[in-house]
Order: sequence, then structure tokens, then C-alpha cells
Amino acid sequence: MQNPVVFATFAKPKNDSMQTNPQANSELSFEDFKMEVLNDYRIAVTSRECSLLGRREVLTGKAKFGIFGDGKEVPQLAWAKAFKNGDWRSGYYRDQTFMMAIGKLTIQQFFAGLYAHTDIKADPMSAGRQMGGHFGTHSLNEDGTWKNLMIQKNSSADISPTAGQMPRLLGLAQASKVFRNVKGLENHTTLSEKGNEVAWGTIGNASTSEGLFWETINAAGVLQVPMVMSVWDDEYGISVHAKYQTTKENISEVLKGFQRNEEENGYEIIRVNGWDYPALMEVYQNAGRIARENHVPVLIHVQELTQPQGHSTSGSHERYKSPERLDWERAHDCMVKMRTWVISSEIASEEELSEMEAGLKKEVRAGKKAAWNAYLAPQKQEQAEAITLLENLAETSPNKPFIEKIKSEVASDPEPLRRDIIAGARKALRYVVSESSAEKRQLQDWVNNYFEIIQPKYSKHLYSETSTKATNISEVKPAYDKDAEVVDGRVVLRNNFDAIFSNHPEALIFGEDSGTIGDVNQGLEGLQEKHGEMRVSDVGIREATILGQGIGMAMRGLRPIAEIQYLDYILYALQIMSDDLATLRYRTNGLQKAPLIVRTRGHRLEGIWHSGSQMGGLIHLLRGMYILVPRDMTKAAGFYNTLLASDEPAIVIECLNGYRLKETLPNNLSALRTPIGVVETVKEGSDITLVSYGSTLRIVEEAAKELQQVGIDAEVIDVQSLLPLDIAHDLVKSVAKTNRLLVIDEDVPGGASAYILNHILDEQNGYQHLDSKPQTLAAKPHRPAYGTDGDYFSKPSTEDVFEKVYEMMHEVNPTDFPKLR
Ligand SMILES: Cc1ncc(C[n+]2csc(CCOP(=O)(O)OP(=O)(O)O)c2C)c(N)n1
Ligand SMILES: [Mg+2]
Repeated sequence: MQNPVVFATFAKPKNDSMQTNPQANSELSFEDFKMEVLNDYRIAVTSRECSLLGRREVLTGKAKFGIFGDGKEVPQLAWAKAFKNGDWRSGYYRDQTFMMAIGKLTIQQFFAGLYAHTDIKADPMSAGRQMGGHFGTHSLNEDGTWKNLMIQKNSSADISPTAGQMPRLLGLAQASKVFRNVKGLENHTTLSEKGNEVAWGTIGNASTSEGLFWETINAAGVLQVPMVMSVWDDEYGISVHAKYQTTKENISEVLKGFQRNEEENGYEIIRVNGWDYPALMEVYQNAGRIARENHVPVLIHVQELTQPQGHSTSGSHERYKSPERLDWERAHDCMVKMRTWVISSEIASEEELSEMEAGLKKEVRAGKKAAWNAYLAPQKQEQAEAITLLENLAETSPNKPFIEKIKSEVASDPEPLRRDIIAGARKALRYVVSESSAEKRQLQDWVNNYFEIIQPKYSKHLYSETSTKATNISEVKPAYDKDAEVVDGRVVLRNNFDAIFSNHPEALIFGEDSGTIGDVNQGLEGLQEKHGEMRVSDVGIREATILGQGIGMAMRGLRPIAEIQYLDYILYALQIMSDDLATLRYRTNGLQKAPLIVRTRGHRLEGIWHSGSQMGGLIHLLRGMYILVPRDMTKAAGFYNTLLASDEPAIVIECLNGYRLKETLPNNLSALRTPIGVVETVKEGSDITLVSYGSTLRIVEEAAKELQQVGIDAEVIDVQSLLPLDIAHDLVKSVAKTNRLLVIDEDVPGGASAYILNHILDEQNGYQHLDSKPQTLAAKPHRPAYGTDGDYFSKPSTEDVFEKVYEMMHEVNPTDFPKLR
């Protein structure tokens, strides 16, 4: 077993042969060794030149923002050598050298990303959606099918929130463990090779201050997954020094308690200087081997790194670093150190290196130029089209001088932005609004066509566009035997999960209390015993990394179901769901996916942190996911089955008070599917449309019965699916019939009820059919008070619904419906 702190030696071979990896028996001749070192140096110099030139491009206005990998080049060369096909990266914006070293980022692609080139072929990271420095590879073919991930090096797509890469990293690593240990997964040769893949993480020293870092580190130690975590330590987080970030200013020092020993599992923790090329080589080979072979997590604290150009293009580090520190950074710049080492080891002479560097400078300049020209070409073409159309329009219009002015503005920019081209064309149309000419028609068509072609470049792939998108999965209604059993709702759910785990070896569920006791409501009762601990498991209390486990495993082709015990506690995981899961498909232009199912329970609970009501917040923050609110467990079971047939992430919110309610047990549990985005009318009526969902629906149904007794015939609709909502626009059909609308839920006022109302009025044009003011009935704006009375006075009750509807009818017809109170 290794010592906690390893300082490795990897020097020029004494004789004319050496081993890059002392454990592997592959000897390199000194010539080969030289070639390899010089090739590494070449990559590092290229990367550095890109950073230097990249900053200039931002400062001269060609690109918007730049954050680069300068000062972190050398450790990434060592990491890239230990990184094998099938492995995964989850890192942050300093990793450009690594991406270049694994052959996934060229000079031209680097600059295409900086300029935001919207062609995925030019900027393979995100087709211009992400700012530079956010890296990813393609897991999917354009039709959404998986690529063979075992013949390529994989990088999960970066996100900007510091430490946001951590939860996903845990899941990427855990997938190897699952592939190695779960029976039935052996056939997946394109997703894993017996779980031999390592997930490599990187993080800045300051970002280790985030809770997500600690939560992930602890969880990976518990789970013993093949994860190698590198901390790039440059002592700063923008302007804030390590003394404000990290206890003892030293992350590996404070993590010492995680170090494994003879008796206990834990981490291998290694410390190395980031400018020490030979030591780094040995450390990374060693780390990779420990993680790959033994599934032991490793932490590498890479110290003494620098920021030659400061943090980013937003500021200059001369403002906050002392002259002494800046001097130290210049002397310890890993590139300077590597260069000195190459010369002193007689691998190359000073002159040879200078010549190489001059050549690479030219190469980078040429790559930059090519990227700029390629980025600009379509825009110049669009500009030329607009100019011609504007010229033609000016010739035939009485408003010629105005249109010519616009044309000159559009033509004036030799490096045009799309915004300026299309804005000019749209403004010109205002001058000819009351004219009629073929030239006007042509410009109108061009503008409309422009949006049709260009808008998708910025908006496509929020949801799946493949044949297995969730909304394409057709309904399969529950079927019942004549003498079907009537059971508690949780039994329907449990039997359905049993069928899922029997039929899908890739499926697994994990959550607090999900394993041994089969979840707090016994929806998984007995399933751990039947399907094994790896597939039905308990986890620590750590919602964000439960989500991360799911994201990472789903990205590697498994079908995880991440259970968040109660909806109220999903807030701990909301950031990672919103920033990582919900944006994944969008930010990769449809080339990565994580079809994770999040299972939770909510509605109609009692208490400030036990209400399970906050749908509005979720709806707004989780665009890119589906939000499903089944009113009973049969519906919920059908949603799980639909989602497993699809390739998209979703959250299913089961009704907490539904587990003990009786349901008839369907006989087609594994086949049953609830459609997504489809509403259901549960009671027909002619006087008013009542729209609701989840547990509140039962209250609305009750109120509808009571309203019937006083002569008010309400139609009750369950939306079932909040995101997406009513794809077929069935709600407005009901409003067209009743001419009155009330939306009821137990979220805060202005929450999900306002969202539904807006959808009906605005998107479905429901306003045309209304004879009364459309209204919402929601909970009070405070969190719900505890207990039965707390619930009654916090959330809508049957009486509230009754009276609200009655008041609306009173306003229409006070004779038949005299004032109630
Ligand atoms: C959650 C969050 N807070 C703040 C920021 C703004 N921010 C970007 S980078 C950074 C400093 C990170 O420092 P460190 O982790 O040491 O990485 P370095 O840039 O030094 O490599 C900050 C505060 C962010 N991106 N995300
Ligand atoms: Mg830092």
C-alpha cells in the first residue's frame, strides 16, 4: 500500500533505456522516450499558445469571454497518458491541454469554441452553446443511438458552477462497479469492459470549498469506486487566496483521514508538484492502476501550479497578487520548468526547442485564422443576401432613403453578427408595412426563413428529438383480470418495480432507506433480497450525489432510478438537476444524454418541510426534464415504464397519501404505460372546468360531487404531466365547452397553478372562450403549518374549492346561487 504522500522519481534514463511505467514491462528506448517527451512538449506549447492568443482574441473583441488552461499544462500530459479508451473525464475549464493530448481538441476547434461557431463540426464541444473551456465528447450518433464508448476517450460535458462536475463524476465511476458486478450486463461490450474504466475528475483548489466536493469525496470513499480526482492547486480562486478557502491551506492535508490503511477502505492520496513532469508521469500511471484494478478512489493533489495570465479575461491578477507571488509564478510556470528539464536531461537543446516553439506559434496563428474565417463565412453569406434584398426593396419603395440607411448599416460591418443582419432586415419591413411589392414579399420570406434555419442552432435539443423521445411512447392502458385483487397502492408500485428489475438488467434504484427496508413506504419491499444489493440499495443522506450517481450512470448507458425520499428535500439536489441533468442534451447539441428517472414522493404532507408541494420552482428550473404528477400508483407505475422505454430524464412525484389507498392490481404491469403530456378528464361537466393534479385532485373530485348537489356541473381534469403540459391542447376544448376555468393546486400562489393558467390562456388561446374571470386557487404563500389543522388552514380544502366555484357561479347567476357567506 502506498504512503499517503508520494513524491515519485522519473528521470532521464541512466543507460539508454527506461520504463515510463515501472509496473508495466514495456521498455522504451531513449530515442522513443525522447520522441514521447518532445511530443508532449509540443502539445503543451500548442495549448499555451492557444491560451495566449485566445486572450488576445477576447481583448480585441472577436470573442466574448476567455478562460484558459495556461499554467496547468504539464500535469494534464501525464493524466492523458494514463487515460484509456472507455475512461471518462468530469472536469472543469482548465483542461484544454488534456483534451488536446487525447486527440479531442484541435487548434481550430479551440478557437471555434471561443468564437461560438454554431456548427457542431466546427465546435464539437457544444456547437457554440457553451463558452470556451467547456469540454465534452460525443456519446451519441446523430440519430441518438449510442456510439461504441469503449473505442474512444470520453469526456462528460462540463458545466460552469464550481464543483458541479463532482456529483456526476461519482456516477461515472460507479457505473464501472455496476458493470463489473451485476449479472446480465456482461453483453454490453460497447459500454464497458468488465468495469475496467476509470472516471477522472478535476477541480480547482478553491472549488474544493464547495459542499458538493466534500459530499462526493465521502460518497466515493464509501462506495469504493474507480475515481481519480485531481486538484489543480494554484493557491487562488479568482482573487481569493487559499487561506480563505481551505483549512490549513492544504486540501490533501485536511483529507488525510480519508487515506486507506491496512484495516480500512478509503482513498489513496498522493501529492505532487504540477511542474514536475517525471514525477507526474509516475503518479498518474500509479493512480490509474490502483483505481482500475482495485476500484479504489485516488486523490491527487497537484500543487505549485500557476496562472500565467490570471484567472480569465475578466480581470488582471496584478490587482491582487503581490510582486513576489507573481515572480514566484513566473519561475514555477510548469512550462518553464518542463523546458528546463528537457534541456538539462539532454532530450533537446535550447535551440531545438526554440525552433519548435516558433513553428508551433505559426501553427496556432494559422489555426486561429482558419477558425475565424470558417466562423464568419456563413454570416458573410447571410449578410450578402440581406444587402441584396434591402437594395432591391429600396429601389421600389417610397421610403428608399430609410431603407438605404439600414442597408448601409448592415453592410458596414466586415465581420457581421447574425443579430445585426436580421435586426436590420426586420426593421426595414416596418418602413414598407403599407406597401405591396414582390421585393417586400421576398424580404418577408427571407426573414421568416432565416428564423426557421437559424433559430434551431440556438434552441434545438432541449428535449430528445429521436424516435424514443418520451412523448413518442404510446399509452398502454392497465388491464384487469375479472377477479383482480384490490391492494394497497404501494403493492402496485412494488410489483411493477419487481417487473422492471426482472426485465431490465441495466435498471437499478438507490436512495435513503430504499434497500434493506424497501423504501419508507415499502414500494420496494423485498426487492433488494430478490435483485441484489447492487441494484436496490441504501445510500447515505446526500441528495445531490444521489442525483449525481444517477446522472453519471445514465450517461454510461445504465438505467438508474435515483430516489429522493421526500419532495421537500429535493432542494438539495435541485441545483445539480437544473444545472447538469436538465441542460445535458441541450448543451451538447444532442450528443450526450442521461435518461435518469428521479423518483420521489410529495403532495399533501403536513409541515413546513413536509408539504411536498413546491411544483412551480421545479417547473421553472427543470426545463429539459419531464415533471410527472401521477394521481395514483397505477399511473405512477405506467410512467416508470414509459420512461424506461424512452431516452429522456424525468422526475416522478408519487402521492404520499396514496400508498395505502386501494387500487385494483393490473395484470399487465410490465407492459402498462402512462402517456406523457396527456391530460385526463376524470369527470365530465358543463358549467366550469376544474384543472388540478396529484393529491389535490382528490379534493377537487370531492368538491365536484358536492357542487353537483347544488346544481353546479363541474368538469374535472387531471393534467398528470406538468412538463410537458397538455400537448394536444385538450384543456382549451373543455373551456370552450364550459366557458369557465379554475386551476387548483397546493403550491404557492403564482406557482404551478399560474403556469397552467398561463398555458391555457396564452398558448391555447383559452381567453376567447371565457365568460368569467379565469382563476387559480392555491395554498397560502407561507410554508404549510403542521398537523391536520395546519394543513386545513394552509392548503386548499374541499370547502375552499366548493366556495370558490360557487362564488364564480354566484357572480354569473345570483338568483340561482345566492350569496353563501
Ligand atoms: C457556484 C459558482 N460560484 C462562483 C463561480 C464563479 N467562479 C468561476 S471560477 C471561480 C474560482 C475557482 O477557483 P479554483 O477552483 O481554484 O479554480 P482555478 O480557476 O483557480 O483553476 C469562481 C469563484 C462559479 N463559476 N460557480
Ligand atoms: Mg485555483
